[in-house]
Parts: sequence; C-alpha cells; structure tokens
Amino acid sequence: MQALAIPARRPLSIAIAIAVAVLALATVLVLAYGPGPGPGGAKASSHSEAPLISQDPRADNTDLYAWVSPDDTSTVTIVADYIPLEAPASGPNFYSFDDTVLYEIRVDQNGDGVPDIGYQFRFHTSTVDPNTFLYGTGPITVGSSGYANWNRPQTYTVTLVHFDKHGHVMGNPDHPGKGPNDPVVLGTNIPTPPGNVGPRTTPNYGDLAAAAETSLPGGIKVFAGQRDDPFFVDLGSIFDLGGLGPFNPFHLLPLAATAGVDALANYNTHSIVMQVAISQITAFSKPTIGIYATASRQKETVLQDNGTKDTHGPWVQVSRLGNPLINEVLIPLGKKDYWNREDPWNDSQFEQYYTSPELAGIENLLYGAPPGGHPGGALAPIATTGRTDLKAILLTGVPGLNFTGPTDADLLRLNTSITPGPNGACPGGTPSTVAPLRMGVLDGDLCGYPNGRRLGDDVIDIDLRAVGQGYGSFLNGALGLPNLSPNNLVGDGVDANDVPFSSTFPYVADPHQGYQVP
Ligand SMILES: [Ca+2]
Ligand SMILES: [Ca+2]
Ligand SMILES: [Ca+2]
Repeated sequence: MQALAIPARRPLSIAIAIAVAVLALATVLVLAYGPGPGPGGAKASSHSEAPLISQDPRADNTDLYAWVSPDDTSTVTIVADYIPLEAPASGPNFYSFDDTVLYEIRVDQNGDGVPDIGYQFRFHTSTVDPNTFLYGTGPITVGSSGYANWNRPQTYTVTLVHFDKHGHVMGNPDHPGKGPNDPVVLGTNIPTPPGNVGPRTTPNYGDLAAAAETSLPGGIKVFAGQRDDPFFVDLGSIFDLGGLGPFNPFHLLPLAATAGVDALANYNTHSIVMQVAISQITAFSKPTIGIYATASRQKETVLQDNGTKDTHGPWVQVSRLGNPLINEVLIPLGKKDYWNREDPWNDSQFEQYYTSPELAGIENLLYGAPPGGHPGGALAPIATTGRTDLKAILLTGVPGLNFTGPTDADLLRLNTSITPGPNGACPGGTPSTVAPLRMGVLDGDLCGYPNGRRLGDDVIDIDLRAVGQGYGSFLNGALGLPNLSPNNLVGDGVDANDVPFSSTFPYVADPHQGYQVP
C-alpha cells in the first residue's frame, strides 16, 4: 500500500495501518463466528485463546496497550494484562500474580523483530498468619509501614534486561553484574495492592491501590495489581456463531437486532502498568518501538508430598501478545499453543494467516449478500486472499505511520514522535483537545490503534471493519484502502468500557468489588 499522508511529518501509511488493523479485527470476529476453540476457548482480545494456556490462566496474557502519555508526553505508558475473567467474588483465595511465572514486557528498538530490552517482573507472596483462612484479618489499611491486616501480601521485583541478537538475555538476572548489558534490578519488595474484596475487608480501596504506585530509578513509574478489565466486547453474541447484535437481521441465522452487551463488564484482570521516558525506551534514533508481553514458566515442576511444589530449569515462554486478537482469530486451533511458544522474529511462518484470513470468508458466509452470500445478507463481498493490508498493519507496521522494516513480527508498534493532546487524541496527527476517537486511525486519530493501543480503542470494531475492507473515508482518501459499505459500519454494539478510565497513572480503573456483584 502507499504511505499515509499525514499532515506535517506523518505519512499516509498510518491510515493503511489502521485499515489493516481493522481487517485484522474483522478476521478475529469471523473466526470467532466459526467453530470456536470450545469450552475454555477464545473469550476476548486474548483471553484463554489457546487450548494449553486456557488451562493456565495466571500465565495468560489477555491484552497489551501502549501509548504516549497525554499528561506527560515525554513518556510512554504500557499496560500488560494477565488473567482473564476474574470474578470479583472469588474468596477465600483471591486472584494474584503467580510467584512461579516470569512476566515480561519486551521492546524491539531497531525493527528486526528481536527484543533489545525487557522489563522482567517476578512476584513473591507471603502468608502472615497461616492459622486462619482469612484473606483479610480485619479491615485492610495502608500506612507508612505498608498494608495492615492483609494476610496474603504480594510484592515484586523489576529487572531491566538486554537481549543479544538471537533474543537471549545477556548476563544472569539472578546475579546482576555491572557490565553495560548486564541485568539491572530497578526495584525490589515493591507492593501490590490487595484484591477488591468488599467494603468491610478493603474499605477506601482507592487509597489501598494508590499506595502501590511506585517510582523507580530513572523516573520510571510502576503499578502491578488487580484492575477492572479494560477490554470491552460482546463475547456472548460473537461466540454464538458470530452474532453482532446490531447486525442480527443480516446474519445467516437471523435474529432481531439488539444492543451489544459488554460480557467483560464487572470482571477484573491483573495489570502491570509502566510509564517510562521515551528517551529510555527508544534507541538507535528510531522513534517507533515494537512491544510484546510474555509469560514464561520453568521447564520442570516437582509436586511435593508436603503440599508445595518446586520449579526448576530454563524458562519456557507459554504465552505472548503484541497486537490484539491475533492468536484469537487469525491463528488456527492446531497452531495456537505453538504460536504462544514462538518468537515474533519468526512470525513469517504465520504470514499466510494474515494475508488469507479465515475470518474474511466467515464474514462473507454469515453476513454477505448474494452473490456469495445469502438472501438477507448485507455485507459487500470481502477479499479472502492477498490481504497485504493486514500484513502491513500487523506484521511490519504501516509506511509513514509506524513501519519498522520488512521483518514480519507480531508487535504492537508505537511511533513515539506522534504526540497526543491533553486528552489523548491527535486527529490527523496533530495534538488535539478532543477525546480519543474509539476507531483510532480509521477515523484519522493517529494516536490510536494500530499506532500503539489506548485503553478506549475499540479494537473489535476496528478489526471487523479492517477485515471487512470497510476502512472508512479517512483511510480510503489517505491510502486508497477499500471502503466497502455497509462493511464500514460493522461492530458488536459495545463501544466503550463499563467504567471510566483514569486520566492519570495507572489509568486503568479500580477493580470491581466482590461484596455485591451487579
Ligand atoms: Ca531488535
Ligand atoms: Ca471493564
Ligand atoms: Ca465494539
């Protein structure tokens, strides 16, 4: 595709990238319509998306976000979410990070798909009083000496690591050295907040959470703990043979049109939130970075007779996530767990699933009008092969927007030189005071997906329209991407999260309490 013509310094390729992203989302939706992964299968952006990881939720990446912080445009904020569908009322053992998992945010700074730096998070949980079943032995409060009455406090260590050209960590994170590429421990014993149990155990929850916001050397801010799941989607309808409430009458099996239902409303997740100076997270004079988050487990687990378990051996990546919905709806069932193990710099092996997405055919089948569709169908025919638009948006970046080179790699690409206004939007690439547009680049807001991803970006609708070649008038004009109608209106009817986000760090909303779940 041509490059995006962005006012001033921003090329047209942004629009293309957006379109590609939309297509990818559509693909995801189409796949979701088709034979699904079955019980425990795809749930959301990447919630329980593959057979093996669906049985290991505490190591399951659910979503990844990255944006230039509107309230401090010299920094990038990254949110890596893990653990899908946390029910708020989950006592007596409330959700936490897994002490035996290595959580990591990796950053490719030079466009070869191989990470150059990574931030490793290792957690440690203790039991204050083993002689009670209580999670909180009274109302949990927080003061200068930490949390009181919390019986299962969890803390963590953050370590900065560097990778060699083969993607191997240089030095030993367990024994940091002093060489320029040796691991650096940025902080230890950093507190996480308790889960949001209810008004008796966790009163003043906002104060409990705020106490876990931590500053590290170099001006880095971190927060790790339970949050509202910021992802929003009508999972119930989508996974019932690809239903989209507003488009129900046009489905192969028609139903009355309905509003969308956010199936993740009132569910929590666990977020790792980092805010890092752009000057620290970029290198090689390249403003665009490629980010992915992972979870790894040690190769050997030994179950002990005393009720404990020991883990040993090298780390094995069991989950990864760059762009949303990739393993969910682009990668076929038989390769999902393998995809989770693979490294992004080897993603050319999966290119066919981007350029010939199964989802496009499913959209044609379920919603397409004749010829090729069904009486009552509405969508214009969607190309099912040759989708270089999706390859650009998802594997290489969009020329002029966030292109990083010819190497295929599923990474969330963020051009840090595109600076948002105070509310987070940049229509046409220019900082603006308007609120972010949920359709991101598709509507000309170049600070949104697929240039990074903000919490409010509607990646389901973006991907549905991209896969459906309904890129909208902005990308059609800027990049010549197709703008089929009514494909450019497709969506699940859920346009926003169930609770507002914060305008300041850590941005993601407090978790839902478990006392009286709506
Ligand atoms: Ca690299
Ligand atoms: Ca939510
Ligand atoms: Ca939506």
